Amino acid sequence: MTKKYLLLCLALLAGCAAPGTVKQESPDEWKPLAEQVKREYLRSWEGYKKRAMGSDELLSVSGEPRNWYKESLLITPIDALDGLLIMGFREEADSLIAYIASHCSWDKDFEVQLFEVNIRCLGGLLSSYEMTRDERLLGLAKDLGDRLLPAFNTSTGMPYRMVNLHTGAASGDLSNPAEVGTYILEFGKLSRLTGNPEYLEKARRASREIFLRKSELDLVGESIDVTNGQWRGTLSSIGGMIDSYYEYLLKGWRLTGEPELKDMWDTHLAALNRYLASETANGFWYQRVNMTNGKERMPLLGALDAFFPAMLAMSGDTLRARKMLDACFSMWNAHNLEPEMIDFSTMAIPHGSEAYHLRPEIVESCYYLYHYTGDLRYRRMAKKIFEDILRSCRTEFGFTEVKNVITKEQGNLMPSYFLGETLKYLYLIFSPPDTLPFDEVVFTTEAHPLRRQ
Ligand code: DMJ
Repeated sequence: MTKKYLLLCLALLAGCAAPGTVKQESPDEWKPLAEQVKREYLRSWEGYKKRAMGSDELLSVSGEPRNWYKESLLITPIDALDGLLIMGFREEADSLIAYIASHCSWDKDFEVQLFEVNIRCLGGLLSSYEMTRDERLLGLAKDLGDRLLPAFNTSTGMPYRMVNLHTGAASGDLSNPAEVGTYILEFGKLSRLTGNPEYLEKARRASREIFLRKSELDLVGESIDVTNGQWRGTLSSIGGMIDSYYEYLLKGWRLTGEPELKDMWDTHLAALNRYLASETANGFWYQRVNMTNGKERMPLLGALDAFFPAMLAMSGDTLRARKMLDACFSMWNAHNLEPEMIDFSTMAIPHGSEAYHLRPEIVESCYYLYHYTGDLRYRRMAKKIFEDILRSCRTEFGFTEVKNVITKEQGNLMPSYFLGETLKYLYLIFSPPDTLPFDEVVFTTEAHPLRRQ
């Protein structure tokens, strides 16, 4: 056999590696995709700037601005800022920081949703501050944190859902574990940066209060009254309304090193694997069950559930992580976009769950799995997802939600998390690992990387 022939055979073998095998990557193979994501990020950001600058979000088909409340909180600019920095658009980021510094005021006399403002605005300001050390960003973060604190003044320590940023008046007794327990990262970082322990104490207490009310099976429900600590909804899942409560126990431990948080995560994970984990012909996922008896199973898989493979991988269970991400990917591939929910026993979409909201969770898990396993399968998954988004969601001004994944009828909104999370994770998975050193940071639930302490 000639040397040339041998080399050719080796090259062919490398190209035919079975899916799931870890193969040597050529450094340039994925670069064009990373560059393409970057171009799309800039194009979407410029679309927002041109048609909606100063507002919270872009209506991305009609090209109009949209605010969440009676005045803008600059949600998209703040959510998108660290993405501009990570992708190397330094000049653009600098002028955006100047814009935010001169236009952003948290002195707003209306109620805002604590959870959303925390993850999108406080998280965005803190990660951008750590990347730039621009004191104006930390000043804004501290002011916002102080205005959110009154929401935690309840007899249980679990926060109200809404708080008036001017008066501190809070309302919204009926909340859920995610909206009660998704503060440890942002508030913990704010405590570290300001030297004031109060933020972290309030956040830790809120998560602890949920944990104290877990059922005998170590499960939590989806709705709770924060004034008396009574459960109002007992459906237990890993999905919306509970998801980031779990996420912040594991990630909170990674950020702060507090062992209590890891113990809480481990307790819940064992229960989830015992009562919710399901393996059927369609694959492996976590069903919904009643928190008190582990029964009354509902075979639903949600788009939001797709963050969980990332959590499994981070806690060392790559076997379940791989299997679950396969299930989420088959949900995606059923219509080449992901509906909000499917019945995983029949693959039918329940009425009202037909939309794809440009959600990031599935690419987030691809990114984590690629990091933890080095398996190129996850880059290929992300490539397929990106191509599908380009085909069905791209608009003149950016990207839009799709109302129905079967008909592909477009909606008219680019949620801020599409820049904050979806495109950021796509960029990172196609980029060399040193673009952002994964093990030195913890990503918030809104994909804002905070330095580990
Ligand atoms: C984001 O705002 C956050 O990731 C949140 O935790 C739930 N999901 C949305 C995007 O899907």
